[in-house]
Amino acid sequence: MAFDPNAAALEDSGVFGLPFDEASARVVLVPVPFDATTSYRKGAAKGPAAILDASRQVDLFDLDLGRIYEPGIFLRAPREEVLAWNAAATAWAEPVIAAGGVVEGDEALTHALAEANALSAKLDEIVHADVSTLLAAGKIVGLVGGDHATPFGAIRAHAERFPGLGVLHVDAHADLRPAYEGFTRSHASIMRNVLDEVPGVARLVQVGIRDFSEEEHETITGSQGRVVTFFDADLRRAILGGSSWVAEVHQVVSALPKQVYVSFDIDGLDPALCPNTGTPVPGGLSFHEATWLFEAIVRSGRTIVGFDLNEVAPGEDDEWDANVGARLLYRLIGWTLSSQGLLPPRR
Ligand SMILES: [Mn+2]
Repeated sequence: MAFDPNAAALEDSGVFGLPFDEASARVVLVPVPFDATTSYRKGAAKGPAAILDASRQVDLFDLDLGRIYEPGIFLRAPREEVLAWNAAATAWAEPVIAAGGVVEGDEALTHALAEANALSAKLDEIVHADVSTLLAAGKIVGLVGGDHATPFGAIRAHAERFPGLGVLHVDAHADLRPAYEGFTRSHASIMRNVLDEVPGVARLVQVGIRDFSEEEHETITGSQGRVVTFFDADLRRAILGGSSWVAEVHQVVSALPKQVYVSFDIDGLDPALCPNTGTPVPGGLSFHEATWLFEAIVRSGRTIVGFDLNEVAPGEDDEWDANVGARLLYRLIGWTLSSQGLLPPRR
């Protein structure tokens, strides 16, 4: 049956109900169903499958961008080894999390932590290799997590290809901990690891941040401008005092270099939009505030070179989080394509 963008998606169709294969798609989505070090509430590993399901309900025509799907979007199947590593690392991590990350003097726990960390390092390597290969083939790459540890290799691959890169980090959390519960590749450490290990990232610009430690705050203030954080409380105070989201986002975008990678933790949004995510925090962005952020990057003449969407966790019998995630992903893809001149301007 021929593809009809106005009709309901066929059951065995690809992401967003589209007919593309990897060769014919300009945008390749890499799923990383891994959440081994998530301590509070698991489920992000189920994100890619839930987003795939929910994506078939997304209407393909966009008021601002038109036919976002036309350059082609393809979601890969998850790697078997990633599924196996997630199961193994989750089992190793469990007793460590139960001990609050205190493993000193306990041989079994020390071993378990080392095994979990080793599997996380392997994950970073395979993601880096996959994304590097796709970028070299001229693809636009989006990673679909998984928890917020999963995109490290993707950010590294983009920074190697686009040195001087800016990372726009939307999140409730600063993710700047040197390690969390002993896990060196934790979802709570990803941006610290980026700062320490990815020199090609010139600047980290954070939006929506409202949950962080004093040590993380010192990392920001001591970063000599490499980290620019727009705390959620400051943004809201400015808007309550008469400023607007448009004016505030102008400041955010002005802090970014010309080439931008977007790392989007769904918990950066209002938790009403992601009630089942691992660590929800009150406050945060509305859906339209988030998409305006993407649009403002593009309207400023900057280029979105790649992105990830992480921490989308479906609830039991509740596809709401994935529904929001799929729609956010579609618009993130759209603005990325638009910034690269791959969608004709509509208005
Ligand atoms: Mn995060």
